[in-house]
Amino acid sequence: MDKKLFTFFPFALWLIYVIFLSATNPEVRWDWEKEEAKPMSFPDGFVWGVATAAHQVEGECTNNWSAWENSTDENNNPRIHNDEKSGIACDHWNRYQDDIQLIKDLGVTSYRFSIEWSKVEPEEGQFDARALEHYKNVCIALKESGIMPVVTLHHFTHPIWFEEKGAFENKENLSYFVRYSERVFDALNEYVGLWCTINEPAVYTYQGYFNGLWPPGKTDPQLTGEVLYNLMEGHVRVYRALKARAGGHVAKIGIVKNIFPFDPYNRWNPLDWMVTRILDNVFNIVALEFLTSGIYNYSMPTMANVKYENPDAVGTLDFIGMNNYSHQRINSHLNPNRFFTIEFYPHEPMTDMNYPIYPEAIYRSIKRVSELGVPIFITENGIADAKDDRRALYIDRYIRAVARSIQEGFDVRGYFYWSLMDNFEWSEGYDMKFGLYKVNFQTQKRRLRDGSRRFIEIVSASKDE
Ligand code: IFM
Repeated sequence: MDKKLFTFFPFALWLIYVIFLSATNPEVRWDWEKEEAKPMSFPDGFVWGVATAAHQVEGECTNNWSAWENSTDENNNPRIHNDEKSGIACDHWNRYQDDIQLIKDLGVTSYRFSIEWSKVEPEEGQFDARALEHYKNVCIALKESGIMPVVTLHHFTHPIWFEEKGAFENKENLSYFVRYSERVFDALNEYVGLWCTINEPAVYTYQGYFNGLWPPGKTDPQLTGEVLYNLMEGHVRVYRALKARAGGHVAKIGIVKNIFPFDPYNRWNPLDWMVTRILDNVFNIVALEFLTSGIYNYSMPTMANVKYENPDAVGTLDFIGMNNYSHQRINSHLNPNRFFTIEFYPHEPMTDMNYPIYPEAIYRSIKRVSELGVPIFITENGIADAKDDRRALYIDRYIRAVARSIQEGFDVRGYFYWSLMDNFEWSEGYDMKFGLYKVNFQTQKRRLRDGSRRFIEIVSASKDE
C-alpha cells in the first residue's frame, strides 16, 4: 500500500468516527437570553410537587444505611463526610403535620415521599401495624390539605435482615420485596396518586457495587450489572403483583429512573467517546431498553457482561418517573484501575455537588425517556446550594427547559422539586443543602430560602394561566 495512504487511513477513520459521534450526540446548548424572553406555560392539570425520601428526613431508621453510617472503612475512616450520621434527620416522622403545612404554603399539589421498609417490616415476616398506620395518617393528612401522595417503595434503604440475605444480589430475595410492596399497597392505595417501585436503580448499584461508596461497599462491575438486573426484575414483579390486587388495575405504577446525559471531556478524543458511550449505556440505556424490549444487555468490555431477557418487562409502566440534575463529563485514561474521571470545564457553573448547572440536561433526558412512550413525571430535580446564590436561576432555567420540551410535544405531566427541605445527603452527609426550606438541625426550625421564591412564583403563575 502507498505509504502516504497507510498513514492517512487511521487518521481518516478517527476523523469520521469523531465527526459521526459529535453529530449524532450533540451537547445541546441554548441561548439563555432568548429562552428567558419566551413565556412559560404548562398544560391544565400539570402536577407540581416536592420530594423527600424516608431515610433522609424521617429520623431514627435502623436499616442497611444506618448500619453503614455507623461502620468505618478498611482504614478505620468514617464512611460519611464529616463522620455524620442520619440520626433524627429532620424528625419528619414526628413533624409531618407541620411539614405538610410547609408543602401547602408552596402552592404545590403533590408530595413524593418514600416508605421505610425497615419500619414496616423490622423483622422478616413481621409487619408493624403502627408503622403502616403512620403512613396512612400521612396520606390522610396530605389529602385533607389537597395534596396528592406519591409513594416510593424502595429509595435506597431496606431492613438489615434483607441486607443480610444479600438484598438484591439474590434473585430469590425479590419475593420479599414483592410481599412488602403488596402490604404497603393494600394499606395505602386508596390515597396514593402515583406509585414508584424503585428509586434510581442505576445510582443504587453504581454507588453500592461499582465504586463502593454506599452500602454494601463493593467494587465489582459484573455484580453491579447483576444487581441492576435484579432491581429491574423486581420492578416488573412488583408491577405485576400490584396490578393483580384490588384496585391495582386503576393504580398508576412506574419506576424512577435517574438520567445523566454523558458527554466526552475532549470531543476530538475517540477514547473519551468510547468510555462515555459505555457509561451512558450501563447507566442510562440498559434499563430503558429492558423496559421497552425485555432485553437486558449490560456490558463493560473486559469488566462486565450480563445478559438477560424477560418479555414480561414490556408494558410494566403506567408512567416513567425521571430524575435529572445535570450531565456527566468523562475524561478517559489509559489506566486499567481508573479508566475515567468525571471532570468539568472551568467555565461550567457548578452546584455544590460535583456537577454543574446545565438546564439543557433535563431537556435531553426528557427526550431520552420519551422513547418509552408513557407519560413522564419529573420526580426529582433541584440544586444543592448552601449559599442560596444559584437556586433561583437553577429553578428558573430547568423549569423553562421542561416547558420547552412540553411545547415541543413531549408528554411531561408533572415536576417535583428535590427537596422540600435540607436533609441527609447519603455519603455527603448534611453539607448539601437541597432544601426549598433551610433546616436548622439543632432546633429543627424550617425557614423558606429566598431562592425558593422563584419556584413559588412559577407554580402560582402556572395556575393563573
Ligand atoms: O438526595 C438524592 C436522592 O435521594 C436521590 N436522587 C438524588 C438526590 C440528590 O442527590
